[in-house]
Amino acid sequence: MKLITKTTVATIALLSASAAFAQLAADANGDGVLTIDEVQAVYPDITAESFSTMDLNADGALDEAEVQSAQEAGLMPA
Ligand SMILES: [Ca+2]
Ligand SMILES: [Ca+2]
Repeated sequence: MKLITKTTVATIALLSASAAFAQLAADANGDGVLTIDEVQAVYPDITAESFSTMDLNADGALDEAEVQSAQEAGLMPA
């Protein structure tokens, strides 16, 4: 029963995960921004070119606002 309960809790957590949670999951080193390596680890289809398009301030990393814009523009899966 304990195992079933844990699995149920984990499933509920996954189902209620927000876009922000997905971003954190991609943030492998936990610094709050996504590098192209971190993005491609989760979304292999995203190219350097589309990463540059998403990197609005061209600092080489995607912050929360840039990720949100990319998702709203359909450049990154939400
Ligand atoms: Ca990071
Ligand atoms: Ca940026």
